[in-house]
Amino acid sequence: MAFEKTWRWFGPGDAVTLSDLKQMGVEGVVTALHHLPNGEIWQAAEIRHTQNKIEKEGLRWSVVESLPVSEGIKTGGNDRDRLIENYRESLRNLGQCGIDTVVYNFMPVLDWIRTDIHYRTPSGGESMLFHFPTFVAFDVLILKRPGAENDYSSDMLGKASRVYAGMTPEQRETLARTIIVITQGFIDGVIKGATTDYKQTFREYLERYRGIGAQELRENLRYFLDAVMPVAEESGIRLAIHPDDPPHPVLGLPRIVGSEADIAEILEINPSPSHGLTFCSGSLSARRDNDLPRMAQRFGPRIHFLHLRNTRWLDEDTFYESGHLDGNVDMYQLMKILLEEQHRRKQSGRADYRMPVRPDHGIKILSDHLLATNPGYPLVGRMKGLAELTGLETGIERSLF
Ligand code: DNO
Repeated sequence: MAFEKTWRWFGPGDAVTLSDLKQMGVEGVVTALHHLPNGEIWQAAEIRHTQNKIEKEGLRWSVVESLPVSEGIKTGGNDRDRLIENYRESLRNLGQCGIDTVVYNFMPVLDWIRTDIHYRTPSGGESMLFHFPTFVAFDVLILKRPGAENDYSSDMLGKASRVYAGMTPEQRETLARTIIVITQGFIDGVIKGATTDYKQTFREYLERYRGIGAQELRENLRYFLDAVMPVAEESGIRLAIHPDDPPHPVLGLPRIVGSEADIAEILEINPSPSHGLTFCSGSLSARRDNDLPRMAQRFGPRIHFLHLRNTRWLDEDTFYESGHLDGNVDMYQLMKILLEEQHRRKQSGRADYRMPVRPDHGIKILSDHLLATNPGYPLVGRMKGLAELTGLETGIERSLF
């Protein structure tokens, strides 16, 4: 049995429409109620409205990505119990509508980070890249976060000043907007539009994490899970935490979902089988000590959703998104382990044996340049990824079972 093929759709404004998806072999849709502000209750009527549109195209709403966890929950602020109550209510409503998988992340302030979203790949496509010295230049010299220079080695600070010196004022502004606004707004980040004082607003968000280290953040995650997991279980929902991207602390903020040890700990703090992982091979691969096939083997039964893509290191400070099969992750090994896991689930009679998968991100190629899509989510590049992954999957399946 193949994985359930899914596709991330950003709602009615997405240039890739629901009616395009069936032609590509997509079975399920991954989406969210992006028009609602973070922290607000997702009412059943709103959920049904979107669900009906999806079902009219002969598809199903397979995964919610994401039901955002508000900053007040992550910081353990005064309003966290109210926000958690809203989250519980949204889960009940989703369960009532028959939706069974919900993604969230627990990254403070920023979600995914790239320093260049127009990187030209060796074969002429456009991809996304993270260059650590450029990120440090943003932190220390553009954002001017107080005390930032204490977080880096003098060698790294030297590299960052050289990067900064080589940039025009416009390039510096583009970098800040890319990190704070452009890569965040469309996935329900805290800052949606680039007002003139967006850097100041962003600094204020960072400030709220003063005194919150990894331990405190983990405690806040535990508090959240203790409150929401019973409702998720009653509602027939699996919650799937998404790893941090890149998987290490940034801007003085803790990040706690990056390594094998991190994930083991998080799965332990709430042992409910409904509390699991979005296995994002792209995010996890941006850390050299992560052995992805081993992690998939170890966490297999708790994996509720797959994001498959690959990365490649250009040098010790730089990785870029290199496609779906091509890159540092041995996608053959990884997929074999995941298919074996799915097979085991089916044999053991587990009802939720079928794992949804989506081709995560994609390189902009060919006619992708004519369509206005969100960064990382071109049509043709993702479709190429879906086709490649499906081919690999079919081959492995036929040889195994
Ligand atoms: C970026 C995505 C992330 C992901 C969230 C899940 O392209 O992979 O924004 O959706 O972290 O909560």
